[in-house]
Amino acid sequence: MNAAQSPDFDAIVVGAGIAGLYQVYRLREQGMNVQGIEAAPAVGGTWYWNCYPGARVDSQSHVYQYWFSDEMIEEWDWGERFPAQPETEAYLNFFADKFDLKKDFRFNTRVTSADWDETAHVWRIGTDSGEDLTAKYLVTCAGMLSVPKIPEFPGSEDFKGVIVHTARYPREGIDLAGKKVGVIGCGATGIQVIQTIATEVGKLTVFQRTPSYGVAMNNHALDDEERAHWRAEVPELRKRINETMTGFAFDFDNGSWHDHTSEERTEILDRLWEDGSLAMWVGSFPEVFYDQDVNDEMSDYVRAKIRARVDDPNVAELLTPKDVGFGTYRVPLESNFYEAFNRSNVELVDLLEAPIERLSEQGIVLEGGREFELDVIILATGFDAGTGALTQMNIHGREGHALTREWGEDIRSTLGLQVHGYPNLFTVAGPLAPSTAFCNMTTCLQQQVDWITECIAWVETNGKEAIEPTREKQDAWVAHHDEVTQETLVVKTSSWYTGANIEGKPTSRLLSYLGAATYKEACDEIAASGYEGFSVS
Ligand code: NA7
Repeated sequence: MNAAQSPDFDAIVVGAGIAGLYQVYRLREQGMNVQGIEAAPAVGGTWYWNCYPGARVDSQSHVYQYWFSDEMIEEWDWGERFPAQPETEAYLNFFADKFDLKKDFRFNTRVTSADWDETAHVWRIGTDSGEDLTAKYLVTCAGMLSVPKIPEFPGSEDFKGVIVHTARYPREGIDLAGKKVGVIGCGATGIQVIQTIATEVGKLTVFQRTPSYGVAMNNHALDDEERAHWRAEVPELRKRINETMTGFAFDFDNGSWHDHTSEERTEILDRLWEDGSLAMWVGSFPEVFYDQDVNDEMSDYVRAKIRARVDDPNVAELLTPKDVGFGTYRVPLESNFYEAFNRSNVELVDLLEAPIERLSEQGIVLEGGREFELDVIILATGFDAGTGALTQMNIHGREGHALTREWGEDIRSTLGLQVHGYPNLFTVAGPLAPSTAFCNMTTCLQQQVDWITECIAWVETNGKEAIEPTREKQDAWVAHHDEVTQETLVVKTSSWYTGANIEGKPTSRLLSYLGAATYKEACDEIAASGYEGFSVS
């Protein structure tokens, strides 16, 4: 293509999950010629890939949805308070079908390169099907948890059984009945797998390094009455989710921890515990993130809940987090996870005592030589979060900017939405924004897609070619991010929240704790100012 030719598309959107589908819808609604590209054979994103046993949303269905269409809200009946993966995947298919979005996607296609053409002012997108596509705008909606972390255990090739990562679980399932199954990892995913398969398998061996602070999920089927209740709440919910710290309908509504007597605090915590949602964490007291003493007390409260549910005191101790604070890494919701360890067919193995040394033909061998015979190994070992999908995409901006190299050294972004040096690239759920995971995802993803849509409309209306943040604007955002993050207790815990789960990844910048509402204000202010701090050509 030379400078005089039009690009193939106005915009290319990568990913057909919650964000990608909505982004294609919004840009198409604006009259743009949009092409979606999706590595999977179908829509769903996270909810396509994560079809492991027990996969479920930790957000209530009444906030885990699209808000732009009253018709959709009327027509879709959520079945549960916390929907399981098949229901969420079906919801995304319902959205895609209702607005005929699938025809705008190339499925089974992975973006392998993206190069900014400085002469033609377009992105050149290479795919694994050998295509070379051009577009004025590139919007990545490739997921903040889409690149599985697969540990390289020595001897993996020797193992004669089945080994699978949860995010690549076969769609047709695996027959686990009566089998000897090992699960590695006790984060949000491992917990869901373990509690689901414990009753089905012959023998379940759980390999745990760091225990989680599981909060008991209060899930139930919704009936027409409850659905009607939530539908009536929609006008309020639409507003409310954009006013809270984490995009849920609840916030730190209990005031300060220090405003209450000890009895009152216990009452509040008991009430939150009964609610069985993430309100126990991001709807409790703000000090849980900032004040070590408060965090210690809240940690003790949850530790006591865990210990009370596990029969064997030694196992209970292993399952109880000790030197990390409640809420300083992802709090998972669970259903009978702790009770699974009271079953005679479930064994907990403490990898802190002896780590995995290698895989053998039969199973897993720990340092010191203890061997576990297994038919199936399920890796619930997490993801290269926030940056993984983007650093694998081989993105090159103007004048030699290479995202993989730059983010390999230091993760920098403006609002998590644009990166200096990469004109017309928009990164939904990119690092340094609440949408990197510290948010009810549907809230933050829709907010970002809406912002991008308006930004692109503004560039077009003003007859411009390209937009990108200035270096100064980006430096200011990064500095602000660092300031907010360093004040939290989150930096004290090594987890995927800090990037510490991936060897060699810079660990200071990933999730933003600015709060979804404050973040939205910052985004809106920039738009209202005519994109001050952005260079527009
Ligand atoms: P997480 O939260 O990163 O959990 C991964 C777990 O796997 C965690 O317990 C890790 O222990 C463990 N792990 C990772 N690598 C190893 C090795 N090599 N050996 C032993 N154990 C290991 O991922 P999830 O998929 O559970 O959750 C990710 C998000 O998806 C979740 O928060 C939701 O938002 C959806 P470690 O902590 O490193 O000691």
